[in-house]
Amino acid sequence: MNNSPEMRKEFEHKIAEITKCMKKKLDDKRYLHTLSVAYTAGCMAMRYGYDPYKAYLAGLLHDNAKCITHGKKLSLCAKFGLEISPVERENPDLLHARLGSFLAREKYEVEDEDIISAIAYHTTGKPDMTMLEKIIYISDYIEIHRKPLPNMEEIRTLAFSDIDACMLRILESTITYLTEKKADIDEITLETYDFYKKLL
Ligand code: DGI
Ligand code: FE
Ligand code: FE
Repeated sequence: MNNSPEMRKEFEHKIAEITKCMKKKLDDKRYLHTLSVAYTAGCMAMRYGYDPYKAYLAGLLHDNAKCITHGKKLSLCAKFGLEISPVERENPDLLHARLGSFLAREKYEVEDEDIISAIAYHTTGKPDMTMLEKIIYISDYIEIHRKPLPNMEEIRTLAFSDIDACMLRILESTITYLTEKKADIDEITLETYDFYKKLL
């Protein structure tokens, strides 16, 4: 799809432009994480025959709303008419995914629906994810700057050998972590876990 020189040039330009925006919008740590997710997503795309430019761009944008304060996240969602679930109201950090996907379209002028939905579902996942949704969800978890999480070596290996098994391992780990923390678990996180549990 992006094989023509014109398309590649357009993508290169977009990537350069969004990289600059993210450096401005994110703190240093989040910016480093963002670049690392983008590179990891590009590599996973190469492994699974997906367009690496698209995967890189989605990685670059996935946390674009992360450094907005909780209060501002809530007010922006209200302003743009984005629904807020009770779990999201209690945990406004969860909103950075859906708000980020809205901003990717409206502010960063991304029209590609694959990228928009990969950003929207990068925190909770969703049942029966597309290739790009899985690539971003997994890259977010395995990128090299992430603090060492349980079973990381196995999960990193699975990312490049069995993508659905990798999804299930990450979901298991996340649900265990949230349960231990006594945090509210979003319905969609549980539905995603059930989906991949049944699939395998
Ligand atoms: O934005 P990042 O930190 O890079 O990563 P992320 O968007 O995956 O967010 C990670 C956090 O989201 C992590 O602490 C686990 C949490 N999370 C994932 N699913 C749920 C959740 N938190 C709650 N409260 N409920 C969920 O269902
Ligand atoms: Fe995130
Ligand atoms: Fe992230």
